[in-house]
Amino acid sequence: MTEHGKTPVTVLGLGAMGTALAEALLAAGHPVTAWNRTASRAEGVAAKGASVASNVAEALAANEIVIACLLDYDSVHEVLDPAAAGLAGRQLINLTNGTPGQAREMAAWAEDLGAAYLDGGIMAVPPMIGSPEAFVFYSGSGTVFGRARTALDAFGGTNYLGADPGLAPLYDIALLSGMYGHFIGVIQAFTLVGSTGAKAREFAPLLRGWMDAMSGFLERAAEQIDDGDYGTDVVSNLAMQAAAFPNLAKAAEEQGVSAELLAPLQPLMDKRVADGHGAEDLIGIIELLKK
Ligand code: FVH
Repeated sequence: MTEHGKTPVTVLGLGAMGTALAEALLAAGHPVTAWNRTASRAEGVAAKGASVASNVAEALAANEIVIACLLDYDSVHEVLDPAAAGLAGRQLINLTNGTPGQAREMAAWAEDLGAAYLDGGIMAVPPMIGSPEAFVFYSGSGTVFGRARTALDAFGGTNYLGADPGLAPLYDIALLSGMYGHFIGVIQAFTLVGSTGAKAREFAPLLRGWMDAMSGFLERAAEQIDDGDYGTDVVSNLAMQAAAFPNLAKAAEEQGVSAELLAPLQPLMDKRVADGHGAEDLIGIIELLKK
């Protein structure tokens, strides 16, 4: 830490997200040493006050706290493996998107090399970094989280999930699963209405209102899941939904639109009904997904 209470940080990776992270650190007064494979991408952060390392070993030597934000875990290994000796004594914070298994493997690998490891899942797009809407899940070394905390606060909210490094990517992927499920419905709805020549921007307020109203099911679903009871206070039973759902595919076909994004839900609905759960809520399908 500097005499002004700031935390010097090395940032490996200056893509859209790495640049946003480095800029947020600089804006909060934390000294930054940055490295990127394509050196020209460091010019922007250099102009804002970052030191630019000419190679990875130099970047690792510059600071105890090292943040990696690269394309994927393979690229993190491509960057760090040749400079692995430089990880001893470092606090590696990996904000690259990956799976719980990849995070646990990388934590063990880093710890074998004498580094402490914290994984992170960024729940924001680059322009959101530093705003109150942005937040990052962290898990892994609580010591690293504590020591880097003032710097990490520059990115937005923090949510430390515990010592298992796999938890941050798990929660990240869970929220992304929710997001992509949402996108699937939105894409299908726009495509269907667009098949009539209607303007998407005119339909958007209707879709927004409906999605907002339907998101109210979430807390009720959570109670049902925790209680393992999908059959009380049912207002739209599964048998009724399973009977109506084929109309989504038929309507798409009539309009010359593919229903492939929605197709996987029908067999799950049908199986749940066949298993005797037709009077229950749709959310009981969760039981068919558990392996
Ligand atoms: N951008 C977003 O909306 C999301 C928000 C949530 C978190 N993700 C994850 O953040 C990681 C980085 O994403 P990004 O947006 O910065 O991605 P790019 O702009 O494509 O930059 C990629 C950086 O990775 C470097 N890189 C790729 N492969 C290698 C390699 N083999 N060796 C060394 N570096 C590599 C690349 O370098 P260069 O192409 O400029 O030389 C960029 O620095 C990611 O996990 C998202 O899922 C972002």
